Amino acid sequence: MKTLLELVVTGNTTEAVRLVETMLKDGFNPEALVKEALIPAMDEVGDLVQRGEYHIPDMLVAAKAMNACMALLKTALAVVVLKPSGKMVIGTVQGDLHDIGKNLVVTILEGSGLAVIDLGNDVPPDRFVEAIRQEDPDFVGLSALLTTTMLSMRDTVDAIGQAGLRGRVKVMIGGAPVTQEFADQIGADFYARDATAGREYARRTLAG
Ligand code: B1M
Repeated sequence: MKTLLELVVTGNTTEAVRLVETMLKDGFNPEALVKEALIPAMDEVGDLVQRGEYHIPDMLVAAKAMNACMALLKTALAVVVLKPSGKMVIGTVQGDLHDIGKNLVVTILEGSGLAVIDLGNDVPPDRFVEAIRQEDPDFVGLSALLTTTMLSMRDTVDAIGQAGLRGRVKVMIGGAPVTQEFADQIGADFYARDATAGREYARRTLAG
């Protein structure tokens, strides 16, 4: 796990992908690979940025390695589909380009049988409103990684309310700077600390 973490932190995509392939063949649990190597790798990159030792290009190459590993793990993570039930519209809110965590949530939720409509990143409030009208989902999921774009989360929840759609969907929010307290402040239904918590909430809610 430590080697994989180091390969991702240093942005060595070729070797990281090769190692993930080998580890999967050797029977490593894909969820453990994400939790014990890939997510800690991104945390380490964040720390290096904070200490001034890493800059944007370093973050980009590390994110590229992370995404390449995630692409490999996607199939392995999405194995437990029973029967499709429930629908979610999801996106990273306006002004925010971080999508690794959101993509992980998509993979995990699809794996649990939810139909997920992924609007991508930098999604304006109106686009969420339009998608809720079109898709009539059970849930809308909002992701934000920047303290500044948490404000877009509030704007999005407000826009859904102003469009008269708030009673029709449960709003789930997540992302590194997001807290339960913030979720309460903006009137979201659920704060998911990670993708697994999001999956459990969706399951519980759909089960009634
Ligand atoms: Co940026 N970045 N970044 N970045 N980046 C952070 C977030 C930062 C903490 C780094 C740092 O300074 N230490 C910092 C934010 C500071 C703050 O606001 N407090 C930061 C900054 C400042 C910036 C820029 C402003 C830098 C600049 O340009 N000067 C810039 C902003 C661009 C923009 O968005 N407008 C920027 C850019 C980038 C890259 C493009 C280079 C790249 C993103 C690539 C991509 O996503 N495709 C990047 C990266 C990689 C990071 C770090 C290093 C890693 C983020 C990540 O992918 N983590 C990050 C440091 C860190 O987070 N420690 C950092 C792994 C991922 C799995 O975790 O997304 O938290 P996360 O998801 C978790 C949970 O939060 C949860 O589930 C996941 C786990 O299961 N979750 C949800 C997330 N969304 C959810 C939604 C849900 C439920 C759960 O329901 C809907």
